[in-house]
Amino acid sequence: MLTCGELLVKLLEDFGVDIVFGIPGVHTVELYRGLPSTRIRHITPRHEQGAGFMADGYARVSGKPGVCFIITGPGMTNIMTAMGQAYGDSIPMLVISSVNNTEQLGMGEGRLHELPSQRSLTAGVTAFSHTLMRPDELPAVLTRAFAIFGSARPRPVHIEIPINVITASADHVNRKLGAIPSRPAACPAAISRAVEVLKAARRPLVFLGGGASHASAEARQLVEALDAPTACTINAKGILPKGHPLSLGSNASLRPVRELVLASDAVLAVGTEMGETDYDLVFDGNLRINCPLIRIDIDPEQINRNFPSDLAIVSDAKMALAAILAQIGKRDADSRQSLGAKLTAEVRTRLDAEWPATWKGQRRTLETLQETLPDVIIVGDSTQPVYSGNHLFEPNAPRSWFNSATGYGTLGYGLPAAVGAKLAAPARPVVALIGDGGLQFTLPELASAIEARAPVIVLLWNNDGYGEIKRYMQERGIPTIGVDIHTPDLLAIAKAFGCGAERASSFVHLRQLLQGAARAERATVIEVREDAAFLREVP
Ligand SMILES: Cc1ncc(C[n+]2csc(CCOP(=O)(O)OP(=O)(O)O)c2C)c(N)n1
Ligand SMILES: [Mg+2]
Repeated sequence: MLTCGELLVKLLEDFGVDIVFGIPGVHTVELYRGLPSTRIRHITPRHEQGAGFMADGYARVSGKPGVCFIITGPGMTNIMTAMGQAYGDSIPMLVISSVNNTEQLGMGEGRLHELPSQRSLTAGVTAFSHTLMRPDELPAVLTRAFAIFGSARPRPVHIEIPINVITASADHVNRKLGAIPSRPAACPAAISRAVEVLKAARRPLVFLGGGASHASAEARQLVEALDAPTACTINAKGILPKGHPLSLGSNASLRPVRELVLASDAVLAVGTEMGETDYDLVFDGNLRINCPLIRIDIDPEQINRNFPSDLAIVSDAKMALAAILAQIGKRDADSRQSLGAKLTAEVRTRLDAEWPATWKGQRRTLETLQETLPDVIIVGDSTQPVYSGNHLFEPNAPRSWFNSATGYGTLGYGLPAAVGAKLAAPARPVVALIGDGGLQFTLPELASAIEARAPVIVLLWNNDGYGEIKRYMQERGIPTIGVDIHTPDLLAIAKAFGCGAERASSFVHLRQLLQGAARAERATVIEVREDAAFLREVP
């Protein structure tokens, strides 16, 4: 007999799944019976939140959904935070869990792992949640999930399988999977209208979001054709190559960019929700757009949120950009004398003059990282050099700088998400940039990194506490309660987990440590202390 659990892993393999992140329990063991007869690798985290964050990091780097196997009840409540982060940042994630037997659902009998309703728990952080009532539903429900991952706004999907269904026979099931739909292309009339507006504009400006990260070639050609200063969200970093003359960085919350937006006569926003953590980081609500706003988004529900558009084009970003590009032609560069590049350079000069002095050491740290490991993927948590890097850092490629300071904004993301990223791109160096507070949220995932042979580099920014929150309290005259936390010897702990562990004493030393860690076969923790003299000596 082939069980439903065995059929599930076969179908996942058919959909191209190669890794599953999970912690088994008595309710889910049947999901594991068929695993050895597939090519799917199982990675075991130390907490379900770690499974979700790993799946997220894997998805961001590979572009494929991260898949998790999770037990009923506590497993699901544990993974909810990671699902919230993935939901906030539109990351594809498939969470497959067990649930109690069909005849027990909703009965409140106090069964093992029982919740009144798991599905209502996950409803707020998923595209959909489905209870599999019969093995026959499996091909259709999986097709529905992968259709969302492939051709809609990606979001987590939750499928819960009652224990009596996981173990039931699936011998009779028709295994035909539906086709993954093509991605939606833009309506030609809307494209023509966009071309008209953009051609007439003398000072166009472009916003790019994570939804355009698979369209970097088209995005770059279009902003160059338009000669348009371009601001990327944090999840869009790298779409324009480092140092591009039209790149405003990720600074749409800051005054120089806001003033440029006000002086623009057309704004094109592509694959961006125009949300608070990218456009209103200081929470003063001040970004104003006083000209026609064209938005391109795959999600019709999203396309008018935050900033209502004058022209709303529902489309895959790559297809819409290519369609506009085909009609726009190169602008007359001579008559404009590269106005866009000039305006961009002015903004960048103003921004450079405004960066706080404390960022100098952090900037040099990030530059050292990039110079030493040009191919690096930096997976950030919510810590000081991540906040400053969100403004200062320009990665060399898309999908190479992302962090949990955006969107849902949860601590503890950096380490497990870096493990997932490393599994998706084993040949590239992967750095988890994380504070001492954030690291202690998911510290045991160092053991998972060792076990998974995922030699991530943890760059630990240590200031013995919740430094950024302390600063925030001080600025507001609030007593600094709860922020000076006891910080254990994290390097000793890392060694006990089997990791390499060193403290950097200079930038030259940091470079040597990074080179060594990039060659190492096990995970390495490199500590940089916020109070280190070499950081303060940066001119
Ligand atoms: C789950 C969660 N709890 C609390 C917070 C609030 N918070 C944001 S940053 C921060 C401090 C983090 O400390 P650390 O990781 O050491 O970074 P530092 O600010 O010291 O650089 C806290 C507590 C959060 N973002 N997420
Ligand atoms: Mg700290």
